[in-house]
Amino acid sequence: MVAVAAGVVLGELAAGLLSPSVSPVTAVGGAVIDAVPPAVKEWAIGVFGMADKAALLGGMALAIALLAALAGVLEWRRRFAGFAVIAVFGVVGLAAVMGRAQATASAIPVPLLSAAAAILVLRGLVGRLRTWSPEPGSAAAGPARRRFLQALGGGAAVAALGGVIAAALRGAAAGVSELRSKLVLPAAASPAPPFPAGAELTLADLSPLVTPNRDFYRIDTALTVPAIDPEKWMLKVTGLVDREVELDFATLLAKPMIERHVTIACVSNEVGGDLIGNARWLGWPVRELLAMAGPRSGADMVLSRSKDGWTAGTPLEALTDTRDAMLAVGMNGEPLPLEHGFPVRLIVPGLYGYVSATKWLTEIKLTRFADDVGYWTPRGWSERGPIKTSSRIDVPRAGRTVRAGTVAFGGVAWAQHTGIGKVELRVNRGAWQAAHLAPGISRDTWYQWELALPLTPGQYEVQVRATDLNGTPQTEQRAPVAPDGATGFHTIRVDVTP
Ligand SMILES: Nc1nc2c(c(=O)[nH]1)N[C@H]1C(S)=C(S)[C@@H](COP(=O)(O)O)O[C@H]1N2
Ligand SMILES: [Mo]
Repeated sequence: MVAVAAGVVLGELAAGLLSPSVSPVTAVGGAVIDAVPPAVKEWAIGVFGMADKAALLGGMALAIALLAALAGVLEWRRRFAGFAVIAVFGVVGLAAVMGRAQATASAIPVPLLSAAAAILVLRGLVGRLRTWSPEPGSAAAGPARRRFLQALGGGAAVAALGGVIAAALRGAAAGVSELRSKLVLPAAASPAPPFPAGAELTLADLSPLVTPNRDFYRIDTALTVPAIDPEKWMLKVTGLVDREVELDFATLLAKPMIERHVTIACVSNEVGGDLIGNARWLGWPVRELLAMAGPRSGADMVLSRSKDGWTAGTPLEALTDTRDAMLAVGMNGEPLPLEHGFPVRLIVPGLYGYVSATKWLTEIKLTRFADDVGYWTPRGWSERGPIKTSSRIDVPRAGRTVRAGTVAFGGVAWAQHTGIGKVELRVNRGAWQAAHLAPGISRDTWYQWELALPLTPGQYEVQVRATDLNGTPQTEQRAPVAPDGATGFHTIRVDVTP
């Protein structure tokens, strides 16, 4: 039981640090809730009332303890028999976390780590127990017995301590998740423009025009997701300003909100990569806040800071011009998910996230590029980070076999703030062929495109190229992600079978 407790605690600790949505205990509990027939659910609520969740967790703890005891006894009797029981735990945990609505790849290692830790601890304990001779008179009995009891006590103490930490992390995140779920966002005074007809193509496997929150890429340096109570949240505007301004959440929500579709991207996104997503953001224009503070002459940069100290340096004009940079509170019709910056983040169309998209925002400092730097700049990344025009082939998916005949290609292309004018494909470095380009929903978002090409059996190299609405094509020149974003054509190999 000590071994399994240590494993479970380690998993919960990892989940507390990574994201509440990867907790194996929560996932298994959720799966139990989903699987239980409605009549049993009603019975449980009738008996336990508001304590139904606590009762479920208590029941799970009891079941886990019994199975852990069984694993221990089996391992004592027969080598690997107990490990197999624990491995089953791991598989159940893995199935549960992958079955959750929020399933992400980052959830996979957590139950595996749990099971591996439990097996290692059990191995250590059973090994010590075997050397503990049961004959009371034998000379080795004393020290061996002491070694076993020390290991057992040590394992129990570490598990208990980890459990307390995991519970604290979980409590903070759960409390804020609860507040978030009760939050009602205001309607936008300026809603997102409706989609033009045909903006969303129906090609299978094409990235959706608007990325669901659960599929949205996540990049940050936060080891623990900051848990911020919106009632206690406060934004300070400091530095080169006529008046310092403080803004609380209720005041922010009462401002006239705008809603816009904006595609944000990470500077670490490789050509063809998936560190990019498009969402409908709800927020208040940053320029309104800056106007309240009155930037002093000489200020040319805004250093935004998050709760955990991370910073981004954004050119002042990107926050004051017409591009609708905003203090975002909503993402696709919901309050920001905790992982995406709840309660407030910055969204600046046209700039990579590292110089603009501060999550868990707490301070905005007016300053000068000559005086301040954002987090990533001294670490080998450029001071300025406009998103580069690029395009991606989503269909056919890598590794999919394709039948000869008419082969459907499709993908996305972006040139934030300018918009996409055309997308072309070429096969085996032949002539560029224009794809059908769906009308954009905004110049600050990606556009979908598709093209059907007749292909006979064989191997092909297919490349995509986007041109913006000013007529500037994306560059063929390959560049790595550092210091200011990758370039080159997304190139895929397609195997066409008869
Ligand atoms: N507080 C904080 N905000 C941050 C970061 C961070 O590390 N900490 N990373 C930035 C980077 S590099 C990117 S690409 C975007 C990613 O936003 P997302 O995780 O919501 O997709 O957040 C930005 N905001
Ligand atoms: Mo990023």
